[in-house]
Amino acid sequence: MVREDMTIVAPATPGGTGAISIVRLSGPDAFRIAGRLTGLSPSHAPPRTMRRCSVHDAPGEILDSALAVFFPGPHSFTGEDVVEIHLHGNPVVVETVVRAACAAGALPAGPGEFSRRAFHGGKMDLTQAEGLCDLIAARTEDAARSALRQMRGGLREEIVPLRERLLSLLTLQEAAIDFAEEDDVPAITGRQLTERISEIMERLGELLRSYESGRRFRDGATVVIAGVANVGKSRLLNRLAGEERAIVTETPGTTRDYLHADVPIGGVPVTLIDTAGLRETADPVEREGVRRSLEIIASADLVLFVLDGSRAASTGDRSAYEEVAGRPHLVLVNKSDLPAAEEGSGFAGAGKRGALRLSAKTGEGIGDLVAAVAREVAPAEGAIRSQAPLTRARQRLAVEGALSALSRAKAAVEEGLPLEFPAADVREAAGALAELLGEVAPEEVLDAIFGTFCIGK
Ligand SMILES: Nc1nc2c(ncn2[C@@H]2O[C@H](COP(=O)(O)OP(=O)(O)OP(=O)(O)O)[C@@H](O)[C@H]2O)c(=O)[nH]1
Ligand SMILES: [Mg+2]
Repeated sequence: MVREDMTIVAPATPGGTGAISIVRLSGPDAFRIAGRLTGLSPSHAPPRTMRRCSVHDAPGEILDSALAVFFPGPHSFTGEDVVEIHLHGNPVVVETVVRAACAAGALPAGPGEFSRRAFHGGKMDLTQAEGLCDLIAARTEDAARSALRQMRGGLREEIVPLRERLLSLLTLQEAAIDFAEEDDVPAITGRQLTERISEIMERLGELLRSYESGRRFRDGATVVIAGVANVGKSRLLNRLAGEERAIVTETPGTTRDYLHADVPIGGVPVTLIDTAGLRETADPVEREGVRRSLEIIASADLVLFVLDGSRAASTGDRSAYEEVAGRPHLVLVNKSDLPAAEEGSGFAGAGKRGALRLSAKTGEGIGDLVAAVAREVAPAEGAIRSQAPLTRARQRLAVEGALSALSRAKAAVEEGLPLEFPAADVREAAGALAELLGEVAPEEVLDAIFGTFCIGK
Protein backbone atom coordinates (compact mmCIF):
# COMPACT_ATOMS: atom_id res chain seq x y z
CA MET A 1 0.00 0.00 0.00
CA VAL A 2 1.37 3.47 -0.78
CA ARG A 3 1.97 5.78 2.13
CA GLU A 4 -0.74 8.20 0.99
CA ASP A 5 -3.35 5.49 1.53
CA MET A 6 -2.19 4.77 5.06
CA THR A 7 -3.47 6.35 8.26
CA ILE A 8 -0.96 8.58 10.04
CA VAL A 9 -0.69 9.55 13.69
CA ALA A 10 1.27 12.20 15.62
CA PRO A 11 0.99 14.49 18.62
CA ALA A 12 -0.57 17.77 17.45
CA THR A 13 0.57 19.71 20.52
CA PRO A 14 4.16 20.50 21.54
CA GLY A 15 6.15 18.10 23.70
CA GLY A 16 6.42 18.65 27.44
CA THR A 17 3.85 18.71 30.17
CA GLY A 18 0.67 20.79 30.15
CA ALA A 19 -3.02 20.58 30.89
CA ILE A 20 -3.77 18.60 27.74
CA SER A 21 -2.01 17.11 24.75
CA ILE A 22 -3.70 16.15 21.52
CA VAL A 23 -2.93 13.12 19.39
CA ARG A 24 -4.24 13.32 15.86
CA LEU A 25 -5.02 10.53 13.39
CA SER A 26 -5.77 11.04 9.70
CA GLY A 27 -6.53 8.54 6.94
CA PRO A 28 -8.97 5.87 5.82
CA ASP A 29 -8.45 3.80 8.98
CA ALA A 30 -8.51 6.68 11.45
CA PHE A 31 -12.00 5.84 12.73
CA ARG A 32 -11.31 2.12 13.04
CA ILE A 33 -8.03 2.70 14.91
CA ALA A 34 -9.57 5.34 17.18
CA GLY A 35 -12.46 2.96 17.83
CA ARG A 36 -9.98 0.30 18.94
CA LEU A 37 -8.22 2.74 21.26
CA THR A 38 -11.23 4.50 22.76
CA GLY A 39 -13.97 1.91 22.59
CA LEU A 40 -16.15 4.57 20.94
CA SER A 41 -18.09 3.50 17.91
CA PRO A 42 -17.34 6.17 15.32
CA SER A 43 -20.59 5.49 13.51
CA HIS A 44 -22.44 6.48 16.68
CA ALA A 45 -20.17 9.37 17.60
CA PRO A 46 -21.71 12.62 16.36
CA PRO A 47 -19.26 14.38 14.02
CA ARG A 48 -17.09 17.19 15.42
CA THR A 49 -18.39 16.64 18.94
CA MET A 50 -16.33 15.75 21.99
CA ARG A 51 -16.97 12.39 23.60
CA ARG A 52 -15.59 11.13 26.87
CA CYS A 53 -13.68 7.90 26.68
CA SER A 54 -10.93 5.77 28.16
CA VAL A 55 -7.94 5.06 25.96
CA HIS A 56 -6.70 1.46 25.95
CA ASP A 57 -3.79 -0.29 24.33
CA ALA A 58 -4.20 -3.63 22.55
CA PRO A 59 -4.01 -5.83 25.69
CA GLY A 60 -6.81 -3.67 27.06
CA GLU A 61 -4.85 -1.72 29.62
CA ILE A 62 -6.15 1.79 30.34
CA LEU A 63 -3.66 4.44 29.25
CA ASP A 64 -5.64 7.60 30.05
CA SER A 65 -9.09 9.14 30.51
CA ALA A 66 -9.62 11.28 27.47
CA LEU A 67 -11.91 13.15 25.12
CA ALA A 68 -12.20 12.21 21.46
CA VAL A 69 -13.53 14.12 18.45
CA PHE A 70 -14.34 12.51 15.10
CA PHE A 71 -14.13 14.61 11.93
CA PRO A 72 -15.51 12.61 8.98
CA GLY A 73 -13.88 13.53 5.65
CA PRO A 74 -14.10 15.67 3.65
CA HIS A 75 -15.07 18.11 6.42
CA SER A 76 -11.78 17.83 8.25
CA PHE A 77 -8.40 19.55 8.28
CA THR A 78 -6.86 17.07 5.84
CA GLY A 79 -10.06 16.19 3.98
CA GLU A 80 -9.65 12.59 5.18
CA ASP A 81 -11.28 11.00 8.22
CA VAL A 82 -9.58 12.65 11.20
CA VAL A 83 -9.73 11.88 14.92
CA GLU A 84 -8.33 13.99 17.72
CA ILE A 85 -7.78 12.42 21.12
CA HIS A 86 -7.36 14.95 23.93
CA LEU A 87 -5.16 13.39 26.61
CA HIS A 88 -3.65 14.61 29.83
CA GLY A 89 -0.60 16.67 28.95
CA ASN A 90 2.20 14.30 29.74
CA PRO A 91 4.74 13.26 27.08
CA VAL A 92 4.84 9.70 28.43
CA VAL A 93 1.07 9.31 28.03
CA VAL A 94 1.23 10.83 24.55
CA GLU A 95 4.02 8.48 23.55
CA THR A 96 2.17 5.35 24.73
CA VAL A 97 -1.01 6.40 22.90
CA VAL A 98 0.91 7.08 19.67
CA ARG A 99 2.56 3.69 20.04
CA ALA A 100 -0.81 2.01 20.64
CA ALA A 101 -2.18 3.70 17.50
CA CYS A 102 0.80 2.39 15.52
CA ALA A 103 0.25 -1.10 16.93
CA ALA A 104 -3.33 -0.82 15.66
CA GLY A 105 -2.11 0.01 12.14
CA ALA A 106 -1.22 3.71 11.98
CA LEU A 107 2.08 5.11 10.68
CA PRO A 108 3.97 7.84 12.56
CA ALA A 109 3.47 11.05 10.55
CA GLY A 110 6.42 12.83 8.95
CA PRO A 111 7.03 16.60 9.21
CA GLY A 112 4.15 18.57 7.73
CA GLU A 113 2.39 15.42 6.56
CA PHE A 114 -1.05 16.47 7.82
CA SER A 115 -0.74 19.81 6.01
CA ARG A 116 0.53 18.07 2.90
CA ARG A 117 -2.51 15.83 2.90
CA ALA A 118 -4.70 18.91 3.32
CA PHE A 119 -2.95 20.43 0.30
CA HIS A 120 -3.42 17.26 -1.81
CA GLY A 121 -7.00 16.98 -0.61
CA GLY A 122 -7.70 20.45 -2.02
CA LYS A 123 -8.33 21.95 1.43
CA MET A 124 -5.75 24.67 0.83
CA ASP A 125 -3.31 25.82 -1.81
CA LEU A 126 0.41 26.20 -1.33
CA THR A 127 0.26 29.87 -0.31
CA GLN A 128 -2.31 28.98 2.35
CA ALA A 129 -0.12 26.14 3.64
CA GLU A 130 2.76 28.59 3.84
CA GLY A 131 0.51 31.04 5.69
CA LEU A 132 -0.36 28.33 8.21
CA CYS A 133 3.33 27.58 8.74
CA ASP A 134 4.06 31.29 9.20
CA LEU A 135 1.13 31.76 11.56
CA ILE A 136 2.48 29.12 13.89
CA ALA A 137 5.99 30.61 13.72
CA ALA A 138 4.92 34.30 13.93
CA ARG A 139 6.83 36.33 16.52
CA THR A 140 4.75 39.51 16.58
CA GLU A 141 1.04 40.25 16.55
CA ASP A 142 1.24 41.92 13.13
CA ALA A 143 3.21 38.99 11.71
CA ALA A 144 0.52 36.63 13.02
CA ARG A 145 -2.24 38.74 11.52
CA SER A 146 -0.50 38.92 8.16
CA ALA A 147 0.09 35.14 8.17
CA LEU A 148 -3.54 34.49 9.10
CA ARG A 149 -4.69 36.57 6.13
CA GLN A 150 -2.49 34.51 3.86
CA MET A 151 -3.73 31.27 5.43
CA ARG A 152 -7.30 32.34 4.80
CA GLY A 153 -6.52 32.86 1.12
CA GLY A 154 -5.43 36.51 0.95
CA LEU A 155 -2.70 35.92 -1.59
CA ARG A 156 -4.79 33.42 -3.48
CA GLU A 157 -7.51 36.03 -3.91
CA GLU A 158 -4.95 38.31 -5.53
CA ILE A 159 -3.46 35.69 -7.80
CA VAL A 160 -6.49 33.74 -9.05
CA PRO A 161 -8.17 36.71 -10.83
CA LEU A 162 -4.86 37.70 -12.43
CA ARG A 163 -4.36 34.21 -13.74
CA GLU A 164 -7.93 34.13 -15.04
CA ARG A 165 -7.31 37.37 -16.89
CA LEU A 166 -4.21 35.84 -18.46
CA LEU A 167 -6.13 32.74 -19.48
CA SER A 168 -8.90 34.73 -21.13
CA LEU A 169 -6.27 36.77 -22.94
CA LEU A 170 -4.76 33.52 -24.12
CA THR A 171 -8.14 32.31 -25.39
CA LEU A 172 -8.50 35.50 -27.41
CA GLN A 173 -4.99 35.15 -28.81
CA GLU A 174 -5.58 31.53 -29.75
CA ALA A 175 -8.87 32.40 -31.44
CA ALA A 176 -7.07 35.10 -33.39
CA ILE A 177 -4.39 32.58 -34.43
CA ASP A 178 -6.89 29.87 -35.41
CA PHE A 179 -9.19 32.17 -37.35
CA ALA A 180 -6.59 34.52 -38.74
CA GLU A 181 -7.96 33.95 -42.25
CA GLU A 182 -11.59 34.67 -41.39
CA ASP A 183 -12.79 38.22 -41.21
CA ASP A 184 -15.81 37.90 -38.95
CA VAL A 185 -13.88 36.86 -35.84
CA PRO A 186 -13.23 39.85 -33.58
CA ALA A 187 -9.49 39.38 -33.26
CA ILE A 188 -7.84 41.26 -30.45
CA THR A 189 -5.74 44.14 -31.69
CA GLY A 190 -2.08 44.43 -30.77
CA ARG A 191 -2.84 47.58 -28.88
CA GLN A 192 -5.59 45.99 -26.77
CA LEU A 193 -3.24 43.13 -26.06
CA THR A 194 -0.40 45.31 -24.79
CA GLU A 195 -2.82 47.40 -22.74
CA ARG A 196 -4.20 44.37 -20.97
CA ILE A 197 -0.76 42.90 -20.42
CA SER A 198 0.41 46.20 -18.93
CA GLU A 199 -2.49 46.27 -16.47
CA ILE A 200 -1.68 42.81 -15.24
CA MET A 201 2.02 43.66 -15.03
CA GLU A 202 1.24 46.69 -12.92
CA ARG A 203 -0.59 44.60 -10.33
CA LEU A 204 2.14 41.96 -10.31
CA GLY A 205 4.71 44.73 -9.84
CA GLU A 206 2.85 45.91 -6.73
CA LEU A 207 2.88 42.39 -5.37
CA LEU A 208 6.60 42.15 -6.01
CA ARG A 209 7.17 45.38 -4.12
CA SER A 210 5.23 43.95 -1.17
CA TYR A 211 7.87 41.23 -0.83
CA GLU A 212 10.39 43.30 1.11
CA SER A 213 7.92 44.20 3.82
CA GLY A 214 6.18 40.82 3.75
CA ARG A 215 9.50 39.13 4.24
CA ARG A 216 10.23 41.46 7.13
CA PHE A 217 7.05 40.41 8.93
CA ARG A 218 7.97 36.78 8.52
CA ASP A 219 11.74 36.71 8.92
CA GLY A 220 12.18 39.89 10.92
CA ALA A 221 14.98 42.40 10.54
CA THR A 222 18.50 42.57 11.94
CA VAL A 223 19.37 45.91 13.49
CA VAL A 224 22.99 46.30 14.55
CA ILE A 225 24.26 48.82 17.09
CA ALA A 226 27.74 49.97 16.07
CA GLY A 227 30.26 52.68 16.85
CA VAL A 228 33.58 53.16 18.59
CA ALA A 229 34.22 51.92 22.13
CA ASN A 230 32.45 53.45 25.10
CA VAL A 231 29.80 55.52 23.28
CA GLY A 232 26.98 53.64 25.05
CA LYS A 233 26.06 50.90 22.59
CA SER A 234 25.46 48.27 25.25
CA ARG A 235 23.49 50.61 27.42
CA LEU A 236 21.31 51.43 24.40
CA LEU A 237 20.70 47.73 23.76
CA ASN A 238 19.62 47.31 27.37
CA ARG A 239 17.36 50.34 27.11
CA LEU A 240 15.66 49.08 23.93
CA ALA A 241 15.40 45.51 25.19
CA GLY A 242 13.98 46.71 28.51
CA GLU A 243 16.36 44.51 30.49
CA GLU A 244 20.01 44.40 31.55
CA ARG A 245 21.29 42.14 28.78
CA ALA A 246 24.74 43.53 28.04
CA ILE A 247 27.52 44.48 30.44
CA VAL A 248 27.97 48.23 30.66
CA THR A 249 31.15 49.72 32.16
CA GLU A 250 33.14 52.88 31.77
CA THR A 251 36.07 50.83 30.44
CA PRO A 252 36.35 51.10 26.65
CA GLY A 253 36.39 47.67 24.98
CA THR A 254 33.85 46.07 27.35
CA THR A 255 31.88 44.22 24.70
CA ARG A 256 33.83 41.63 22.74
CA ASP A 257 31.28 39.06 21.65
CA TYR A 258 28.12 40.29 20.07
CA LEU A 259 24.80 39.96 21.90
CA HIS A 260 21.23 39.55 20.67
CA ALA A 261 17.93 40.77 22.00
CA ASP A 262 14.55 40.23 20.31
CA VAL A 263 12.44 43.36 20.27
CA PRO A 264 9.31 43.81 18.15
CA ILE A 265 9.45 47.21 16.44
CA GLY A 266 6.68 48.45 14.13
CA GLY A 267 5.17 44.95 14.13
CA VAL A 268 8.41 43.47 12.80
CA PRO A 269 10.35 40.98 14.92
CA VAL A 270 13.67 42.80 15.23
CA THR A 271 16.86 41.10 16.31
CA LEU A 272 18.93 43.80 17.94
CA ILE A 273 22.66 43.14 18.04
CA ASP A 274 25.20 44.90 20.24
CA THR A 275 28.73 44.74 18.88
CA ALA A 276 32.29 45.32 20.02
CA GLY A 277 33.40 48.95 19.64
CA LEU A 278 35.16 49.58 16.34
CA ARG A 279 38.73 50.57 17.06
CA GLU A 280 42.35 49.62 16.42
CA THR A 281 43.52 47.40 19.21
CA ALA A 282 46.43 45.15 20.08
CA ASP A 283 44.25 42.80 22.15
CA PRO A 284 43.64 39.70 20.00
CA VAL A 285 40.29 38.95 21.66
CA GLU A 286 38.99 42.44 21.06
CA ARG A 287 40.39 42.37 17.51
CA GLU A 288 38.36 39.24 16.81
CA GLY A 289 35.35 41.04 18.27
CA VAL A 290 35.89 43.96 15.88
CA ARG A 291 36.26 41.59 12.93
CA ARG A 292 32.91 40.01 13.83
CA SER A 293 31.31 43.42 14.26
CA LEU A 294 32.29 44.32 10.70
CA GLU A 295 30.90 41.05 9.41
CA ILE A 296 27.57 41.65 11.15
CA ILE A 297 27.37 45.24 9.95
CA ALA A 298 27.81 44.02 6.38
CA SER A 299 24.69 41.85 6.58
CA ALA A 300 22.52 44.13 8.74
CA ASP A 301 19.15 45.41 7.54
CA LEU A 302 19.82 48.59 9.50
CA VAL A 303 22.81 49.92 11.47
CA LEU A 304 22.43 52.29 14.41
CA PHE A 305 25.69 54.21 14.41
CA VAL A 306 26.27 55.62 17.89
CA LEU A 307 28.34 58.70 18.80
CA ASP A 308 29.12 60.08 22.22
CA GLY A 309 27.58 63.59 22.17
CA SER A 310 29.49 64.68 25.27
CA ARG A 311 32.77 64.72 23.39
CA ALA A 312 33.85 65.98 19.99
CA ALA A 313 33.83 63.42 17.21
CA SER A 314 37.23 61.80 16.78
CA THR A 315 39.09 60.40 13.79
CA GLY A 316 38.18 57.02 15.29
CA ASP A 317 34.49 57.91 14.92
CA ARG A 318 35.06 59.00 11.35
CA SER A 319 36.83 55.84 10.27
CA ALA A 320 34.24 53.70 12.08
CA TYR A 321 31.53 55.62 10.23
CA GLU A 322 33.12 54.68 6.92
CA GLU A 323 32.35 51.05 7.75
CA VAL A 324 28.61 51.72 8.05
CA ALA A 325 28.15 54.57 5.54
CA GLY A 326 27.41 52.12 2.73
CA ARG A 327 24.68 50.30 4.71
CA PRO A 328 21.20 51.53 5.60
CA HIS A 329 21.87 53.39 8.84
CA LEU A 330 20.79 56.01 11.37
CA VAL A 331 23.25 58.23 13.24
CA LEU A 332 22.56 58.52 16.97
CA VAL A 333 24.18 61.10 19.23
CA ASN A 334 24.05 59.50 22.67
CA LYS A 335 24.50 60.89 26.19
CA SER A 336 22.24 63.88 25.60
CA ASP A 337 21.90 64.15 29.39
CA LEU A 338 25.51 65.40 29.53
CA PRO A 339 26.59 68.86 28.32
CA ALA A 340 27.03 68.68 24.54
CA ALA A 341 30.48 69.02 23.01
CA GLU A 342 31.11 72.56 21.76
CA GLU A 343 29.32 73.80 18.65
CA GLY A 344 31.02 73.06 15.32
CA SER A 345 32.81 69.96 16.48
CA GLY A 346 29.77 67.91 15.46
CA PHE A 347 30.13 64.81 13.39
CA ALA A 348 30.45 65.55 9.69
CA GLY A 349 28.72 62.35 8.54
CA ALA A 350 25.78 62.80 10.85
CA GLY A 351 24.34 65.65 8.82
CA LYS A 352 23.53 63.52 5.80
CA ARG A 353 20.49 61.83 7.20
CA GLY A 354 20.07 63.95 10.28
CA ALA A 355 21.28 62.67 13.62
CA LEU A 356 18.97 61.69 16.48
CA ARG A 357 19.92 62.98 19.93
CA LEU A 358 19.12 60.65 22.77
CA SER A 359 20.22 59.36 26.12
CA ALA A 360 20.48 55.64 26.82
CA LYS A 361 20.80 56.62 30.47
CA THR A 362 17.60 58.68 30.93
CA GLY A 363 15.57 57.36 28.00
CA GLU A 364 15.28 60.77 26.37
CA GLY A 365 14.75 60.46 22.60
CA ILE A 366 14.23 56.69 22.72
CA GLY A 367 10.62 57.00 21.51
CA ASP A 368 11.79 58.92 18.44
CA LEU A 369 14.48 56.33 17.83
CA VAL A 370 11.95 53.48 17.94
CA ALA A 371 9.72 55.38 15.49
CA ALA A 372 12.67 55.99 13.16
CA VAL A 373 13.67 52.33 13.26
CA ALA A 374 10.07 51.31 12.56
CA ARG A 375 10.05 53.56 9.46
CA GLU A 376 13.22 51.88 8.21
CA VAL A 377 12.37 48.23 8.87
CA ALA A 378 8.63 48.26 8.22
CA PRO A 379 8.16 50.19 4.98
CA ALA A 380 4.61 50.55 3.69
CA GLU A 381 3.33 49.17 6.95
CA GLY A 382 -0.22 50.41 6.29
CA ALA A 383 -0.38 48.73 2.90
CA ILE A 384 0.75 45.45 4.39
CA ARG A 385 -1.99 45.51 6.98
CA SER A 386 -4.66 45.88 4.31
CA GLN A 387 -3.45 43.27 1.83
CA ALA A 388 -1.52 40.05 1.51
CA PRO A 389 2.17 40.57 0.78
CA LEU A 390 4.50 38.03 -0.77
CA THR A 391 6.44 36.50 2.09
CA ARG A 392 8.73 33.92 0.54
CA ALA A 393 11.47 33.76 -2.03
CA ARG A 394 9.51 31.02 -3.80
CA GLN A 395 6.53 33.33 -4.24
CA ARG A 396 8.75 36.18 -5.39
CA LEU A 397 10.46 33.99 -8.00
CA ALA A 398 7.09 32.91 -9.42
CA VAL A 399 5.88 36.52 -9.70
CA GLU A 400 9.20 37.58 -11.25
CA GLY A 401 8.86 34.71 -13.74
CA ALA A 402 5.35 35.85 -14.68
CA LEU A 403 6.51 39.46 -15.04
CA SER A 404 9.44 38.69 -17.29
CA ALA A 405 7.28 36.43 -19.51
CA LEU A 406 4.76 39.26 -19.81
CA SER A 407 7.36 41.84 -20.70
CA ARG A 408 8.59 39.48 -23.44
CA ALA A 409 4.99 39.12 -24.64
CA LYS A 410 4.62 42.88 -24.80
CA ALA A 411 7.87 43.28 -26.69
CA ALA A 412 6.83 40.57 -29.15
CA VAL A 413 3.53 42.35 -29.87
CA GLU A 414 5.27 45.69 -30.27
CA GLU A 415 7.79 44.19 -32.67
CA GLY A 416 4.89 42.80 -34.69
CA LEU A 417 5.95 39.16 -34.30
CA PRO A 418 3.38 36.50 -35.21
CA LEU A 419 0.76 36.04 -32.46
CA GLU A 420 2.14 32.60 -31.57
CA PHE A 421 5.08 34.28 -29.84
CA PRO A 422 3.27 36.50 -27.34
CA ALA A 423 0.73 33.71 -26.81
CA ALA A 424 3.51 31.37 -25.66
CA ASP A 425 4.76 34.04 -23.25
CA VAL A 426 1.30 34.68 -21.81
CA ARG A 427 0.89 30.94 -21.33
CA GLU A 428 4.19 30.86 -19.49
CA ALA A 429 3.10 33.73 -17.22
CA ALA A 430 -0.15 31.92 -16.38
CA GLY A 431 1.93 28.82 -15.64
CA ALA A 432 4.14 30.76 -13.23
CA LEU A 433 1.06 31.91 -11.30
CA ALA A 434 -0.31 28.36 -11.20
CA GLU A 435 3.04 27.34 -9.75
CA LEU A 436 2.74 30.03 -7.11
CA LEU A 437 -0.56 28.53 -5.99
CA GLY A 438 0.96 25.05 -6.11
CA GLU A 439 -1.32 23.82 -8.89
CA VAL A 440 1.72 22.53 -10.69
CA ALA A 441 4.18 21.57 -8.00
CA PRO A 442 6.93 19.01 -8.45
CA GLU A 443 7.35 16.65 -5.49
CA GLU A 444 10.79 18.12 -4.65
CA VAL A 445 9.23 21.56 -4.22
CA LEU A 446 6.55 20.13 -1.93
CA ASP A 447 9.19 18.18 0.01
CA ALA A 448 11.16 21.39 0.56
CA ILE A 449 8.12 23.33 1.73
CA PHE A 450 6.41 20.77 3.94
CA GLY A 451 9.73 19.44 5.24
CA THR A 452 10.16 22.68 7.19
CA PHE A 453 6.89 22.09 9.05
CA CYS A 454 7.05 20.26 12.33
CA ILE A 455 5.74 16.77 12.95
CA GLY A 456 2.05 16.76 13.74
CA LYS A 457 1.36 19.89 11.67
N1 LIG B 1 25.67 59.98 30.98
C1 LIG B 1 25.49 58.97 30.17
N2 LIG B 1 26.32 57.92 30.21
C2 LIG B 1 26.11 56.91 29.35
C3 LIG B 1 25.02 56.89 28.44
N3 LIG B 1 25.08 55.75 27.73
C4 LIG B 1 26.14 55.06 28.19
N4 LIG B 1 26.76 55.76 29.17
C5 LIG B 1 27.96 55.36 29.91
O1 LIG B 1 29.05 55.23 29.01
C6 LIG B 1 29.89 54.15 29.42
C7 LIG B 1 30.03 53.13 28.30
O2 LIG B 1 28.78 52.53 28.07
P1 LIG B 1 28.63 51.14 27.32
O3 LIG B 1 27.19 50.92 27.06
O4 LIG B 1 29.39 50.08 28.01
O5 LIG B 1 29.38 51.53 25.98
P2 LIG B 1 29.73 50.61 24.72
O6 LIG B 1 29.60 51.46 23.52
O7 LIG B 1 28.94 49.37 24.77
O8 LIG B 1 31.27 50.31 24.99
P3 LIG B 1 32.16 49.07 24.47
O9 LIG B 1 31.42 47.83 24.74
O10 LIG B 1 33.38 49.20 25.28
O11 LIG B 1 32.41 49.30 23.03
C8 LIG B 1 29.26 53.58 30.69
O12 LIG B 1 29.89 54.15 31.79
C9 LIG B 1 27.81 54.03 30.56
O13 LIG B 1 27.16 54.10 31.80
C10 LIG B 1 24.15 58.04 28.44
O14 LIG B 1 23.19 58.13 27.68
N5 LIG B 1 24.44 59.02 29.30
MG1 LIG C 1 29.49 47.45 24.93
